Formats: sequence, C-alpha cells, structure tokens
Amino acid sequence: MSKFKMNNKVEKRIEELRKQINYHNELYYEQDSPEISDAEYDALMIELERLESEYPEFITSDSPTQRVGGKPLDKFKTIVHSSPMLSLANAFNEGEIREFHRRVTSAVGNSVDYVVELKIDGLAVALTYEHGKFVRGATRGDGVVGEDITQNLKTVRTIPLKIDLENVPLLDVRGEVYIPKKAFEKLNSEREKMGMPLFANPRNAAAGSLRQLDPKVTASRPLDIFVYGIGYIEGIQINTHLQMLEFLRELGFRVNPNISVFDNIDDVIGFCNEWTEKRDELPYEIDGIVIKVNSLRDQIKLGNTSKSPRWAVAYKFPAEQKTTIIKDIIVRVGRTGVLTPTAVLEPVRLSGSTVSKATLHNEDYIREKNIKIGDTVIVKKAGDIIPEVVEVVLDKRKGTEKDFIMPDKCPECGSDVVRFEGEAASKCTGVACPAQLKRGIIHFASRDAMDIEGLGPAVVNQLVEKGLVKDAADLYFLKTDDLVSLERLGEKSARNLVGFIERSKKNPLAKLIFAIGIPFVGSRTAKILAEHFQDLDKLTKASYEELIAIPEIGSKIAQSIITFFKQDQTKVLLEKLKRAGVNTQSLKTEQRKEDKLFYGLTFVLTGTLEKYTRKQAQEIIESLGGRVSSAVSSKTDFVLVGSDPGTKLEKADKLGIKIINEEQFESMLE
Ligand code: 1X8
Repeated sequence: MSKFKMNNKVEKRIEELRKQINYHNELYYEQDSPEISDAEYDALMIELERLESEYPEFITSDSPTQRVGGKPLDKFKTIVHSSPMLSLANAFNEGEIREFHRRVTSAVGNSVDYVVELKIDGLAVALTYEHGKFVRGATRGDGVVGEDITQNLKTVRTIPLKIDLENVPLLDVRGEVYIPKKAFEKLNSEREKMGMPLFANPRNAAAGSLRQLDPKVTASRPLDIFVYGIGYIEGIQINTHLQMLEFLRELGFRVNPNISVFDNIDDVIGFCNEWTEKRDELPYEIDGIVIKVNSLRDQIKLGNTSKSPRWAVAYKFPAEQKTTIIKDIIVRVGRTGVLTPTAVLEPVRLSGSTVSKATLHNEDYIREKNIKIGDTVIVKKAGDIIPEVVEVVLDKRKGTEKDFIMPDKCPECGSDVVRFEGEAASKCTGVACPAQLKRGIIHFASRDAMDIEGLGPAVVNQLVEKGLVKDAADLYFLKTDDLVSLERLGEKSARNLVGFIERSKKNPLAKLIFAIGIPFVGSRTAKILAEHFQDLDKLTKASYEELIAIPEIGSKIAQSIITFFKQDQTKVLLEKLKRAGVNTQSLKTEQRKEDKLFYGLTFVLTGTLEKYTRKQAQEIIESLGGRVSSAVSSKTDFVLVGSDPGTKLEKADKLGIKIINEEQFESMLE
C-alpha cells in the first residue's frame, strides 16, 4: 500500500473515533444517559491518542484529546473582550423590580416582553470561536480585560471545541462556569481526606479551579457551564434574546432549560418568588433571577450605563439572616473625613463567612432603627457582601442597653466634628487628620489606583505617624533610608518599595485620576475622564457644562469634580505630583477612540499577506480604532490584498472600493 493510501486510512479512522467520542460525550455529559461503559469510552480515547501521537500531522485543535493539551503556565496572559463584560444592576425586592419595569417602559413603551432566567452562582467567562473553532476563553476580569484561560476552559467537556459556524469569522459567547453541588461535596470530602484546605462554597471552588496554571488540575475538577448571551457576532440576524438562546442551544452549547418569557411584570415577579422557594431543589447553586428585555432592538434603545445594561436586572434572593449582639459601637474616620459608626458584633457565621462588624452608616440610621449598644439584632449581608443590621429584637431588651452618641471631637485627631444642615454625615474638620490621610494614601496605592506593591496599611500608618508623608505626593520623595527606619521593613523591602513607587510614575492617566480620590469618581469613571481629557490639566479646568456633556457623567459627579479641583489642598497635591515627575497625560493606548488613526474605517482582508498573519493584521487595525469585516460591502473602506486573493477582490473592484497592498498598508501606519 502506498504511504499516501495508508495515511488516508488513518485519517479516516481518526475522524471516526472523534465522531464517536463526541457522540458519547454528549450522551454522558448532556443527556446523562451513556450508551457505553467508561472502559469502552477509555478504549476509544486511548486509540485516538495513540494514532495522533504516531501521526501528529492529523492533530487538530478541536480533537477531544486536546482538552488537556496544554503545559502549565507561569501566569495568564490578558485578553481584551470583544465588548465589555458588564455586571448586572441588582433588585433586592419586588419594589425594585417594578422600578426597573418603570424605567424600561418609559424608554421603550408599555408593550415589553421579558425573558427570565436563573442566575448561576459561578464564574463569568467569554468563549471566542473563529470560523466555528474554539480559539480563546477568558475570565471576566475587570469587564474590559480578562485573563486568558483557554487551556483550562478546553478541559470543560460541555464547552464545544467546534461548532457548525465555519462561515462566521467571530463569535463571542458569554456564560457562567460552575461546579454542581454534589460534585462540590465530593471534591471537598476528597480534599479533607488528603488534608488539603477546603473550598468555602461551590463558587470559590469553581473560581479556584479555573485559575489553575496547570490545566491538568483544572481537568480533574467537575466544572460545567451554562451560556446565556453573545458578546459579539457577525453576519447572523437575531431579533430577540430568546432566539439567541435557541441559536446557542442548537449550536451545541448548554443553555439552562428553566427559562420563561412574560409580557407583564407581575408574572416576572411570580417567577422570582417561585424560584426563591425552589432554588434548593436544583443540583447547582443560583443566587437570583436574571430579568432581560427580550427584544434586541429595545435593548439597543435602552443601552448601558458605565457598569451595567439598562435592559436587564438581577433579582437577588433575600440574604440569610442571623441574630447576634452589638457589643459596642465604634467610630471610623474615612478618606473624606466622614465618621462612620460601626457595630462591633458577637461573631456570627453568615452567608459563607464570619461577621464581627457591621456598618451603621450614620446617626440618623441608628436613630431610625432604634439601635442601642447591647441590643440583640438581626444581621444580614447587604448585596451579599456588606454586613448590615436589619432590625433590633425588641423583646430581648433588658433596659441596660446604652444609647450611641456621636463624638463631637474626631477620635483620630481631636478636631471638631460637624454635621451640616441637610446632610446625614458627620465630618471631621481637621485638614491634617491622620485617619483621613492614612485612608487616602492606602487608596492612592491600591491596585486599581497607582498599584504600588508593598504599600499596605502597616507601612502607610507608620509613614503618616512619623510625619514622613503628609500627602500622597510625598511618597515620591521618600528615600530608602526613610523606609528602613520603619518597623518590619528590611533594607531589601525598602529598596523594592522605592522602586515600586518610582515605577508608578509611569502609570496611565486613568489610574492617577482614580488615585487622587475625587469623591464619586470610581476607576471606571476615571477611565472615561482620562479618555476624554487626555491631560490632567484639562480636567482640572473643565467646566460643569463640559463635564455633564460627557456620556455617563451626571450632575453629582460633575459637581464633585469641580469642588475637588477648587480646593487649595488639591492644587498643592497636583503641583507636587507633577514636580515629582508623575505622568499626567494620556499614554498612546488611552487615546480617544475618535482620535485614533483608523477610527470609523472598515477593512476587509483577502489573500495571503507576507509580513503578518491575518490575526496580526486584524490586531493592528483594531488597536488603531478600525474594524475588520469578513465580507466586502458598500460600507467597506479598504480591501487589503495579499497573494492569491479570492473573489472579494473582484467584488471590491466592482463596488469601486479602494484596494491596497501590504506596502500601501504599511505606509498608512507611518
Ligand atoms: C450573569 C449571569 C447571567 C445569567 C445567569 N447567571 C449569571 N451569573 C443569565 O443571563 N441567565 S447574565 C450575567 C451578566 O450579565 N453579568
């Protein structure tokens, strides 16, 4: 037999084995009704692995053997999502669901269909398919940039490696990876036997498993997925969210079956109440119900805020509640000088962690809830994170409880405390209050701000107490010797810290804007401001009108920015930061998208390029603000032609579209 014929036979057998294995995978993982024994399944896999190792030319990235193909990584690469992975706004009760409905109907009219789905308590991921092949998978990360966990996601057997969409250049599917309850119990009991630390809950176990650098570890974990949306797709016409889910299901993705469509909000609320009762019957954990406007057209009309879509809301199940005792009420001074009374609690287990403090917000809150020191109270976690007192158990009052009195002097610096007319907050008036300064510096150095490694609370407290740092800019004038004088900081750490501080001078403008601590300006808003103004000086001079004209900046934020930059303290700080050499202008990557070279231009690639792969060319075009489309149309601006071009060239010619070769393309980049 000729070698050619032999190979042909091997290739056929390999294809046959892959088909069989995929078929049995589906029966096993999707339908829960296997037709063959585990041993028979293993035999198919072993034969396929043997053939592929003998004939590596036939290995394809979507072969079932490739699910655990990768080697351990040193760290994850980052991936920019095709569109932001937004989080959902929450509704904690019926009233807030109705409020959401009012906002929706006032924008799109009264006739609205809602799709309601279970909210899976796992980890959000993005799955990217190019021409039907799974090529990349990422965590949500900060919503804009995630971590590349492709190798790990390939080990999740219910994620298809290949889908029937060869003609679609790009599909980005969104879903939630989770561990079923039973599998979680089993995983933890195995870990207990081996003396390994236990996972607190299935969500933590799923997160820990996906963030393994060695995909073999991930492969050993019982991960599963439900997909619920599309971040990006080209060339497919879909009109409703429900159609999108059906489309995904037909492609072979796991879509949760517990979905309903309602044309009125009462039924939506009924669905939420029903699942609040039934959630424990499910084999996996859910933490709420997702309510989405069904029509994609209406979704577009409603749009997004900076954080979340306006066309969806997550109804969160009522939090677990426990009783405990308020042992004391202490006062904490925040970064902006606000005094926050905080309850010191008899420690209690609550929704997966031990709680020993709860915020009491302000004097009015304490009075309204009639809270006294020594009270027995019901606590829960607000938004599932922050411990909060729900109410006092008045039956348990003994008469020995004490009233809380807001101190009239700051507990940290002794300055007067004031409470302005019409405001709930009491504030420390000390301009040099060390508590405010400490919190402010800790914020300045934090991850999303200037990201100065090694500058945690312990170091900051000492720097402030020793008078070495009176504002954030002083950090940049610290010498190694200053730091060596601090407790628990050796020569080497001190030197490193000086290096980390120095390095932070080159941070993008957005980080600096977030770091200086303008009230109500979070990291996301800081990015928007950086992109808009490109220069800190321009931001400091912006007028109220100019600020509110920026999409996503409202009057509260605008006012806060104006007030902040008027203060003398701010002016001194910015002057010092500049003198220290801290970057106050946009880096290239922060350029406004309107200013980018290819903004608004659509490219089509055809033929083989010499200097770049298609992907590289696409990345260059996109990083400069352009778009790459797979098909030539009247909207195409340039067709970039390599050798052996296809029919796209003829079409472009007919439509009179500008055709460029690689050389011309490069000259555009100069
Ligand atoms: C998050 C989740 C969504 C859904 C289910 N579980 C989640 N954790 C769903 O839509 N069925 S949507 C979502 C988000 O948009 N952040």
